[in-house]
Amino acid sequence: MTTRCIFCEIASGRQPARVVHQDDLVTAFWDIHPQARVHILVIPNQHVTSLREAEEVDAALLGRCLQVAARVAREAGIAESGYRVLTNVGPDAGQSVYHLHFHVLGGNRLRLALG
Ligand code: D5M
Repeated sequence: MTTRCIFCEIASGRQPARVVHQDDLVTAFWDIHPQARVHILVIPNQHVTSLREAEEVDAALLGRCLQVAARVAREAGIAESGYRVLTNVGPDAGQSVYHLHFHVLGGNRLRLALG
């Protein structure tokens, strides 16, 4: 039995989302619980549980995620004012969806929360 992964379903189009970018490697869509005026998630289309498992995937896939993060930030109009890109890994970081995702946050002054 396989466990249902909500982000796999978004990447494959089986679950609706406000998708702003999709290519053969990655998908970007708006977060349903935004923590900033702009809050977009960038995910690999293939299932990778978190950055902890990233050694198992192609470096190009991770690079593409960050390229797309920069692109969606530019397209959302937050490139000049500044933004944050982060990924939570595991329980102490508060990871709630176990499919690697990069948060792109901006559009307002962000609080510094480093631990
Ligand atoms: O962040 C997981 C993020 O994923 C959290 O900000 C909510 C968001 N989320 C959860 N389900 C959805 C759907 N269906 N669409 C869009 N966004 C979603 P984490 O770093 O794991 O805490």
